Amino acid sequence: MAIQQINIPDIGDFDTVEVIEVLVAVGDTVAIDDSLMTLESDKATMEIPSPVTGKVTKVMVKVGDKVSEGTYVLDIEVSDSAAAPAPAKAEKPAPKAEAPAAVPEKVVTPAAAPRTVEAPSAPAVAPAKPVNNQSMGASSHASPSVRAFARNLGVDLTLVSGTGPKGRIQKHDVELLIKSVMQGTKTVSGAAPAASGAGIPPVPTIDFSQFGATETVELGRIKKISGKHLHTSWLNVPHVTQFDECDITEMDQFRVDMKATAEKQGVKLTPLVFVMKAVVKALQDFPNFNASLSPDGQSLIKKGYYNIGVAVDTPNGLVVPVVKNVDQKGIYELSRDLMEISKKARDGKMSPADMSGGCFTISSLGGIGGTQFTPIVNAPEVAIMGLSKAKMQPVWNGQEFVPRLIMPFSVSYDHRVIDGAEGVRFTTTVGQYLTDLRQLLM
Ligand code: CAO
Repeated sequence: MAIQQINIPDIGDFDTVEVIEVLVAVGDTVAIDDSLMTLESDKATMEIPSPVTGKVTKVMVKVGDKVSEGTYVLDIEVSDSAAAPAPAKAEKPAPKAEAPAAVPEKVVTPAAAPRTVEAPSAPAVAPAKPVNNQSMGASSHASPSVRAFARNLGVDLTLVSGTGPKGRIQKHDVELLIKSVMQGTKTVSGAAPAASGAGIPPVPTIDFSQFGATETVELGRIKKISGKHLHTSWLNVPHVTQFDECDITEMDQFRVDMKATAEKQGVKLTPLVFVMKAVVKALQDFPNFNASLSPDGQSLIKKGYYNIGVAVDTPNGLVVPVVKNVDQKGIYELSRDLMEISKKARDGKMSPADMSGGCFTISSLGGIGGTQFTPIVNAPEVAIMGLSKAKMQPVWNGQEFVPRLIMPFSVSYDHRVIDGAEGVRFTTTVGQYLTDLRQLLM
């Protein structure tokens, strides 16, 4: 064992600088390059790394002391094998070894007052690396080691309150923030949380049996999967839902007129296939709706294909098969596709390929009822349409009330991608196409 005396190394142009942090205490074990202390001048902050591995046996300085090159700052007890570190700076040759001295021996640097040495010694510490506070680009007052510590843990230093001199952020302050986030007393933004842990208020746990008989039934596989996906979309997408309605009197008359012919082709015509065609035409008019946000949220990935997901109600839960290339298909072909995928879905025979590649989803509750609803965007798509039940209603035509078939519908969209004005232009356009199907030919 040998004691190595650690002196302040060459610190460049600085004469006397303040010790702003002492990062070790007597008894601490340090490895080569571990930071021992932080110095700060009016221009820069610099850390003094350890030149050896060993145990700190003496600390000669405290926060606020002024030091310069050569100042004796601490002792480290190094094992014999580690007592002869390689010179950290070539231009500072190590002094020659002297005869072994009594235990414990001491190793000193050329800059310090010579003492008994056992082995060739290196400069007490490697050259300090000044770090310009301005170049860190941060207004927070913290040493490089604290910055590195915070960076490794993903902590934004601007959110940490410093308790050191002049409000300097210490390692302890970063630890305190992390602790309070983990305990739920603060959010990562440093604010008091609206709720617990992850920031989502927990639903209270209640023993319902205290109120009457209960039965616990495990959710089905599909419900578990779709539930997770719906929750993810709900939490990630800032939703806006635009409600609208359109006059589908002529469209439905056409559908009824074509019904018999369609049946001969083996398909059943419902309003949904016309809506799919109208939606695709509107997606071509408003390409932002036929897109997905890049994972970093910085760009929009616009799609040159038109695949429409259709929410299908099955005995096991909701699934969303995707009808591919809707722009290239006629009404009968789409009806056939729709019948096939909904049967497959209800029989539980969907493959992952059947459910992938969607651009936009339609959720139709029109065959069941309801007036309006707010569908959840099927992320990473950016919009979804909800169809409700069309009803005959009296509509004022300027002279009299006339019976018209009015279909309510809604479009929920990701407000990061679509503005309100664009949202309502889209719904208006879809409505116009459905009111006058001839426009789909234009
Ligand atoms: N207004 C009035 N009538 C409508 C209508 C509307 N918007 N949409 C469909 N109908 C009629 C159809 O014309 C049909 O009537 P007829 O038999 O007299 O022709 C009847 O309602 C039933 O239609 P359908 O539901 O069988 O067919 P579809 O093409 O409209 O829908 C499918 C197919 C698979 C989407 C549907 O069966 C389904 O599963 N819907 C539920 C989707 C769902 O659960 N969404 C919610 C998701 S969020 O939880």
